[in-house]
Amino acid sequence: MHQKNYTALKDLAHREGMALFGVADILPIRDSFLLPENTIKKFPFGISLGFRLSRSVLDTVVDMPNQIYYFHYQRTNILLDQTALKITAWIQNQGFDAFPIPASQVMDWEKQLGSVSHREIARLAGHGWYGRNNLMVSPRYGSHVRYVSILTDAPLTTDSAIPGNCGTCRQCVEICPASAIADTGFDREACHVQLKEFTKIQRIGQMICGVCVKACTGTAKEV
Ligand code: B12
Repeated sequence: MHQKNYTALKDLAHREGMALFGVADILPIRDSFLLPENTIKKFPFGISLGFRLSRSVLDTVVDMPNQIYYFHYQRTNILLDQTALKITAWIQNQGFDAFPIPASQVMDWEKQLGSVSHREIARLAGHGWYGRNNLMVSPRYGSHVRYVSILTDAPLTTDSAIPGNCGTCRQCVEICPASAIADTGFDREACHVQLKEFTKIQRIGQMICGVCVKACTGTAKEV
């Protein structure tokens, strides 16, 4: 049953255009969720889906976000949210419960927090590691991936975090327009200030950047 559900959901995710599918045991991180207690305790698993961004769209990002990237970012969020709904529908049709977490919803504006960390669920689902750029790095696709998560109680096989790190790669370090990336750590505040500045670019108005996303390519070019 666990493996059968896993395979059916993985097939569904791939049919909907997702590049990455995995299941995380979320018990160790449930305390960090900004959700009602009763909701949190229902769900032992987190399904993590990843959509691979278009390399050619990212190529248009040079040193700041642009309209092309902005639309791609928005449409990717919509696809991620819709796919999370389809996964939710499938799970509920099997008689189990599911709770889709929006791709890009902020719950606590002051602290800039979503209700759950898609990155942490992605990491526990085996999709990659935290890179120097503070993003999830997939060995195959680098940071060219946006994620969404679905909490569930459906019986599922779980994946495990994979070991890995950026090694000697520093592609994102020099290129960051905020100089927020260093070997000593990631400067969230500098990134945040720069992204606020970028919102003043005409007809973007959203805190996006894309420069360190583009820089981190993974190995997909060679395969
Ligand atoms: C609010 C938010 C922002 C805010 C603040 C970010 C922040 N505080 O980190 C702002 C507007 C600044 C922002 C900027 C960006 N964001 Co943003 N953001 C979010 C959002 C909605 C919530 C983040 C959140 O709740 N953080 C709370 C903390 C607790 O979770 P966390 O940030 O994942 O923190 C964990 C990591 O920091 C981790 N960690 C970090 N480094 C290390 C190192 C080690 C060794 C370990 C063990 C752990 C660790 O530990 C924390 C606890 O679990 C998420 C979506 C989501 N719900 O996850 C997207 C999200 C994180 N953003 C994303 C992206 C891509 C961006 C931007 C590139 C913008 C863009 N699209 O162009 C920039 C880049 C910033 C950067 N390089 O870090 C993606 C990341 C995808 C990826 N491949 O990793 C996400 C997951 C959205 C998505 N659906 O894919 N973002």
